[in-house]
Amino acid sequence: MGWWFGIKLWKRVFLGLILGVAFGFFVSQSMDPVAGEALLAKVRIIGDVFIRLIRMIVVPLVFFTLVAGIYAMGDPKKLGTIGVKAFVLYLATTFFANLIGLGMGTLLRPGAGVDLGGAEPKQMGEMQPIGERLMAIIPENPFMALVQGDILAVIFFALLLGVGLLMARENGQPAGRFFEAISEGILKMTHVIMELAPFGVFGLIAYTAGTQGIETFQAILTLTIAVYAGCALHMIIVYGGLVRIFLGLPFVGFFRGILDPMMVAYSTSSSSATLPVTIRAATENLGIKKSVAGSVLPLGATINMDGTSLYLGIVALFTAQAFGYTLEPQHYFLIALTCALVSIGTAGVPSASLFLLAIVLEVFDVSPEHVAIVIGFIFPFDRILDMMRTVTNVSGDTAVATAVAKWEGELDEDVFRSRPLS
Ligand code: DAS
Repeated sequence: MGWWFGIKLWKRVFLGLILGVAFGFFVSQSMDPVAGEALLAKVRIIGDVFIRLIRMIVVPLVFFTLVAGIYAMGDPKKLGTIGVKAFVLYLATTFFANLIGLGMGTLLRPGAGVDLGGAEPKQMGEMQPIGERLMAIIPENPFMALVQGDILAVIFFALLLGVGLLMARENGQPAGRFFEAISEGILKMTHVIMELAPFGVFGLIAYTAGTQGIETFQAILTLTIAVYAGCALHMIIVYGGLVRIFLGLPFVGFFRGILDPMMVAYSTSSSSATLPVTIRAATENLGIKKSVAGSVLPLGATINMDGTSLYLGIVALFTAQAFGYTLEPQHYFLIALTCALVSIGTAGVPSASLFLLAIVLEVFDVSPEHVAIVIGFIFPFDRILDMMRTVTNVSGDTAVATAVAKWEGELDEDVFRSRPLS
């Protein structure tokens, strides 16, 4: 079995991905649909176990790593600049994501000539008003926030606790060391859980590939191409450009360093579930110190979703083209602004943003039944689109964390430049 662990983890995960697609299509083509789906549902159990394991460590990892990271910083003032720089960069990358999304939607016209008649309408979800969501960042009971996994509230409390321990000086030392030890232990747990990733990814992808038959694809092929091309362009130009041009760091080294989180994001379609893997890759492959990785990445996984914003822009244009709504120039601006706000409010779980699409479509008064039809039409295969936008979301979080770490002197460039593939 030694040979297996001798292969780089990302290659094993990629192998799981490829074999999963092949197995899924083989089952869908060679077995009767009911028996095939039943078999794939059993195989997906491996994937569900894997997702539960990484979800299990998200809250403790964010809480302990963040407190330990803040404490290790030794200077509360630096924390303020990290938060401001991260937030400004998150907004900037989302702005470019909107430009690329609306550009791709206009160029490829994914909705032109698409017949949405056959889709049965789906009900839309409600998004908590932005004001309430911002107020909820301050937890009334931090222990409840930990229990409920309210990540933004956990981040807020951990930041303050870390600063508090710093201000306690030598009295805070035992606690600081305690948090450091626990966060080390949880990162080691992530290593162990990641060994399951190749199998978990196989199970998840086999089910997705096997149940989304080829015919559904033809209906939204252009939409899929627009989303995938838009996300790829955004990652190469915006994140690659940020790392290579603004930070003077190796472009390939960055993407090689985040292959694990990209694979897990693609397979789980969940930024939150991928967070432990993102933190591990950022600290061990990119040399980003815990103080930045433990704050900027959880924040990003919650509020920075460039792939989502890009996708919502494309689907808005898809809807206008499919139903013949005429868009004025001010509509494009309002769509971009609404996409950015909705992406901030989107939860880091599969297909979260599809059900918030209604908020974007309100910009050009799309009728409720048309909204329901579009959501019903996309829903059966939103997973394919979600996989790519989640990879973009996670890559964006890591690119911003790299920039903030570099500008704050919290980046070990030797690790970034030298680390072989993880
Ligand atoms: N799947 C979400 C995420 O985890 C994004 C989305 O639904 O758009 O990032």
